Amino acid sequence: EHCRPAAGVPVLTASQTPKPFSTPEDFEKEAVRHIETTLARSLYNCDEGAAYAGTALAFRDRLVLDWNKTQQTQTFADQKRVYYLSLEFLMGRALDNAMLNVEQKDVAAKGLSDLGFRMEDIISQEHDAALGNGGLGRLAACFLDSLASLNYPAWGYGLRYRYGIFKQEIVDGYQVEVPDYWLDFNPWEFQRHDINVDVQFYGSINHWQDDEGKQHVSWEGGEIVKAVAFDVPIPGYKTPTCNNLRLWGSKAASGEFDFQKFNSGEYESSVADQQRAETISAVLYPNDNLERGKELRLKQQYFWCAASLYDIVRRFKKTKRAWKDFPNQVAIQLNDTHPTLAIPELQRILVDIEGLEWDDAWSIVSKTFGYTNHTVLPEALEKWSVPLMQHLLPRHLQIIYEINFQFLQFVERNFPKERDILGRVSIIEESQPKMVRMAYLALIGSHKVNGVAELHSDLIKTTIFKDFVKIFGPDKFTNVTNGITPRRWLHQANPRLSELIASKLGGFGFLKDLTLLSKLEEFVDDKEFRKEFREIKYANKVRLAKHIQEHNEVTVNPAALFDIQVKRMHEYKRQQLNIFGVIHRYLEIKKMSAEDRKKLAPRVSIFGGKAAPGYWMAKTIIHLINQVGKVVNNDKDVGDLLKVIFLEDYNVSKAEIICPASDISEHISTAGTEASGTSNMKFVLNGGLIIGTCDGANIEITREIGEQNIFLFGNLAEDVEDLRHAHLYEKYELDPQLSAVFDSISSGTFGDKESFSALLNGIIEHGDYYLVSDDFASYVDTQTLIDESFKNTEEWTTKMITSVARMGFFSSDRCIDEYAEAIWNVEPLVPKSDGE
Ligand code: 73E
Repeated sequence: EHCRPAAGVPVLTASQTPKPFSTPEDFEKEAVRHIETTLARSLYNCDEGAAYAGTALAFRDRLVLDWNKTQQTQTFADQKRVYYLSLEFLMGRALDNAMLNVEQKDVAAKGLSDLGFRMEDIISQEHDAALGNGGLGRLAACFLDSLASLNYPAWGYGLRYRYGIFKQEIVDGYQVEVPDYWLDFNPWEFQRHDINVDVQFYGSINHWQDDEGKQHVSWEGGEIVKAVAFDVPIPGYKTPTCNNLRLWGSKAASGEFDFQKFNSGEYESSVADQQRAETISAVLYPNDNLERGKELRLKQQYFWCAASLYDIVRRFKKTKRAWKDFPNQVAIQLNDTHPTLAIPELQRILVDIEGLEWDDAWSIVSKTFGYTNHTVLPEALEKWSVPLMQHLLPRHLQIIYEINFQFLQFVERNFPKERDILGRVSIIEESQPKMVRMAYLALIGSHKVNGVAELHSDLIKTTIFKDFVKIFGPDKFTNVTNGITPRRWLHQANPRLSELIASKLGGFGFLKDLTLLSKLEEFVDDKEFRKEFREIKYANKVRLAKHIQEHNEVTVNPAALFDIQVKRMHEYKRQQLNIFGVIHRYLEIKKMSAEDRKKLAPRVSIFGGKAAPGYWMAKTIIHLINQVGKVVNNDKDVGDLLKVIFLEDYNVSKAEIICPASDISEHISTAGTEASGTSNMKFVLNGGLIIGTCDGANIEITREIGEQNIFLFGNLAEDVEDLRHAHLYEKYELDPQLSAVFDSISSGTFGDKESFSALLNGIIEHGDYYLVSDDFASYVDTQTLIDESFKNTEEWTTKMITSVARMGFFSSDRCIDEYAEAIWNVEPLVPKSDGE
């Protein structure tokens, strides 16, 4: 970005063109060169770790050249770019993805095998980049993949956490958190020593007048922390585009030590300053769908927003355009409210530093941002206390008050007769202490607001943002249903299925245009195809069974129905409904005659997911699942008919093994609570069927694949409020089958009953907020339908194939094209080939 060649000088010389490895030997030479020189290791002590490093570095060389070229092309083209601001990027592993994108995995596999290694073992050496909690972070990662694959000029901006999401260990059935130090060896990041930004905190505000009488505001004093850029290449699939993900790390502004302090004998405190600065980017907050208002979290948010905006503005200023052109050159997407401070920060830069008039600046700001809402759960909506913000970001608080003042004046003018509206829509909640409502600020400061699935986008308009639809009109609100990248979630995770599909469709074009999958329906009656499809599903289940054998020391039958629920542990996602259903099944089996047992379809109930460390109820549910497993898996009466497995440490790379191996997966949130869900898409794309509620993207999945191919159950979102009300204010009775389940838990069948009393009481006595009892009968009946359907192999096969064929809509490529068209107004840009 820094040095532009003079006119006429070619941008790139031919020697810089990345060449594919034409033979396995080609690849070996490069990998070995890196092992011997970059790593300074001899081939004689080359273990799997070194082989991974050599392979990664060999492929990195190819990416880096594309990366440079892409960045140069984007700088020269000087067209509008997208900046995706997300506090989470749940990237998973990079090597497999990189090899597949440049279509060189086979060549490398052959080369590695010549060196005595198996590709699978080498790939699994890589540490997951786990800078996210769950769906929100993984969505950001899928979006980066699609942006690059579709050649959009786009950057991601995030934080370089030293510790990603904790590793989960299960000890005696309980979750234990272990720190995830992932940066030991990370060949995929490049520190940009020349790119760092000073970020200010605390301090005070000074108002002054210049000689011409113009008013100025400056933010003085306080504390400075340095943001250091770390860049990660994001390759596109079968394209030279390689975009950039810039992650900020924090460092003390004074460098190694504050020498002043050091020399005056305050050695300890100078080290402490350093550590305090580095704390900002030290750790990812492990809460999914929960905000706890911690000062360090607010510091993280501002640190990252300030550094990113400085960077974006600096890049814009180099174009020498007028400020009013800013929204024509820059689109910034806010991934939930976490980056909302970017709004007052840009206003501050324009007004305080660049000297624009307030209104001109605000017009630029509000055309630049788009805001994606991901949740309506009240406990997840961000609010920051006014005193905290006053202390940490005094100028931003002033700006927020001014934005609010102008907005409320506008509302008052337009709705003079509505007395209560001002209090309801004010950015400042008049509580004790006062709170800044970040979602309102994000909405007011953006030109578009979107939800992530149709139901969710409708719900935000009728609940949390109802007044704002009246104020701004409905056109400010839109829907972009989530999607997933078929590269990772089909081609990489399920190579055999991808091959089979390619053989029928005449190539891998569906990985670039997933709607091409629809042609598979022509083969739904093809006997050989059906057989191969089933064989692949079976092989994937065998692979998961092996994993279970190794990690859980339980033998499961791969012919059994694999019933999987993997996602963050949360009451609204209702893993408790699932485990109660499992207990019900267990009690039924115990009651059955030997004859009846023979008729039953064997089942493996598989769970996985992390609980936030402070979320006791979620941890209790994990404990119950493990206790049930202990009893059921060792019960001779039950045998293969039922096994209960909790998979430790669910993460992206485990999901790649798990998603292709389901017969049924569970997406059973209380209707209206799961904004979209994205693992539902991953499972169906891999030939698994769904049991689910009418919630989030389940509804659109049903519309696409057909009602006959999904197992829906339970109450609808529109009925939830009344049901909850009835629980609290009218007498209600527990579902009798659920009651029997509770009796067995309370009688100690699964260990100490006290352990689970809070879980049961929440349902029996405290209003059953998540409607577990209301949905239980319908859930159990639907599971029985599933048993019957699964026994009919032909019927099941037709459902699997038809569903896969109809999943084209759920590619994240479709999402990105929608964002580009309806929100960002950006065009693709393919890096120039040489000589152009
Ligand atoms: O339904 C999912 C959705 O598929 C939703 O719960 C999740 O975002 C996914 C992607 O759109 C989500 N995560 C958060 N909010 N919604 C969240 C909130 C606070 C901290 C971390 C994550």
